[in-house]
Amino acid sequence: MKYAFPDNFWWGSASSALQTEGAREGETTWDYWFAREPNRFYNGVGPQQTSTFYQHWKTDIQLLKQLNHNSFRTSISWARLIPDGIGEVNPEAVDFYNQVIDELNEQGITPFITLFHFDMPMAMQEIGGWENRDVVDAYARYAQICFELFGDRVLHWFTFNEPIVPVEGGYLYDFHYPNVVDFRRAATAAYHTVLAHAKAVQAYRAGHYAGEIGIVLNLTPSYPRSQNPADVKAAHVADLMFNRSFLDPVLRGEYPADLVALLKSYDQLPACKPEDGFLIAEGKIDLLGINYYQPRRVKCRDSAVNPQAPFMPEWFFDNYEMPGRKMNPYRGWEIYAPGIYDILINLRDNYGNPRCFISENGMGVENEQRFIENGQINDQYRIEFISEHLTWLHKGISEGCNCLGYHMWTFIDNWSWCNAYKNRYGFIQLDLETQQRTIKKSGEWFASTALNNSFEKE
Ligand code: BGP
Repeated sequence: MKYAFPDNFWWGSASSALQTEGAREGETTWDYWFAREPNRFYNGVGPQQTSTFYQHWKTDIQLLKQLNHNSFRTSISWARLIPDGIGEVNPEAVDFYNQVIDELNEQGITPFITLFHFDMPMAMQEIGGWENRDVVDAYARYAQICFELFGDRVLHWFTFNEPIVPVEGGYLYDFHYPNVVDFRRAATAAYHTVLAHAKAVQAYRAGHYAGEIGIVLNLTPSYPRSQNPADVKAAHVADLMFNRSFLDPVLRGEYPADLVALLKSYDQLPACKPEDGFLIAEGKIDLLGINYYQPRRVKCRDSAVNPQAPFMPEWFFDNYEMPGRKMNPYRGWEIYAPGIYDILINLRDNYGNPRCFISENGMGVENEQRFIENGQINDQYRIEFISEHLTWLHKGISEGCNCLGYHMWTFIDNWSWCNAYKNRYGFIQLDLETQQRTIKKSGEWFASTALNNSFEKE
C-alpha cells in the first residue's frame, strides 16, 4: 500500500547544540559535571567530544540536502551565545549561528530552532538554575536576544526541548546535574520552566515577528494494565505528572486542577505569585513539537509506600511490564508505534486539534558496525521502526489530526548525555576517530520517502 502525505509535509531530523557542536567558551552543567564525575558518562566520553558540527556545519548541511530534508531542528547554545548566561553576547557565536541559519535557508532547509535543550549555563546553575526566578528572567532576556538577532530568518521557534527531562533527571531520578532527589524542588524547577516559556512567548508576541513559537514535549501515553479502577487511576496520575504538567499550561494556559489538588494535599506545591496565572495564560503556543519514543504502562501499586522515603511520582503507581511487549533492548525502551496515533487523537479530541508535528522519534542501537555491508550500515530495523510509526501517523492525519511533519532523532550519530556514544540513532554513521560521515541504509530510505512525499509498505 502507498502512504502519501499532505503537501508541504515537513521531512527532517532533529539535533541539539550540546550534542553536536563541540567545545565552547561558556561552561554548562554538563561540562562541570563531567569534569567532576566522568565515571557517570558511558566510556568516560564527555560533551567536548561531539560530532564537531561547529567545524563541519557547511558540509553537514550538504548531507542534510542529500537526505532531502526540507526542515531541520537544532538548538542555540545559551552558554555559547552568552557565556555567563546574563552578560555580554559573544560575537563569534552570533557569526556561527548566522552562518548556519543562512546556509540552511539557502539550501531550502527550513531551520527550526530550540532555545533550550538541557544545556544550562553553569553560571546560571550556580545561582540555583530553574529553582531561581532570576534565571527565569535571564532566560527571557536570552530568548529576546535570539529573536532580535535571528527572528527575521527563523520562522519556527521552540522555547524548550522536553522541559520535564532536566526536572526528572536533575531533581528526581539522578541522571542530570545537580543530582537532587526532592519532589518539591522538582516541582519548583518545572513551574519556573513554564514561567520562562511563557515569558519567551510574551517577548515573541511583543516583537511582532513573522514566524511562530512553540515548545517540544516528550509525550508518553499512559496505558493502564487493565480497566480495573485502581489501574485506571494509576494511569491518570502518571498522565498528570508526566504529560499534562506541561501540556495543559502550553495548550490551555492553565494547570489541570486535579494535579494542583494532588500536590497540594502532599504539600509539594511550589511557591506561586498572584500574577503567575496571567503569565501562564499568555504562554499558549502556535505549534507543538511531539517527541515520541515509548509508551508508559502502569498499574496500581502492589505495596504500601514507605512513609520515610522521599515523595515520588511512584507513590501513585507501579510500572507495568506488559507480557509480549516489543523492546529496544539497547535503550530499554518499549517500541509501540500505535502510541503516536493515540497522542494525535488525544490532541484532536481534548486539546482543540493544535498544529503539531513529530519533532523526534527514533531508535538507538549499540554496535551498529556489525551490520556493515559493502561499507554501509544496513539498518533495516530502523527502516522498519520509522515506517511502522509513519503508518500510524498517516492514519492519524487521515482522521483529521493536524500533524504537519515528521522529524527523526537524529541526523548524524551524536553524543547522548550519560550514554555518550553507546546507542547510535543517526541516519548517518559517525566514525569517532576520523569524524568521517557515512550515510546508512535508513538515510537513503528516508531521502526517497521525503522526495516522493510517500512510501510503500505491505
Ligand atoms: C530525547 C532528547 C534527545 C536525545 C534522545 C535520545 O529525549 O531530546 O536529546 O538524546 O532523547 O535519547 P537518549 O540520548 O537518552 O538515548
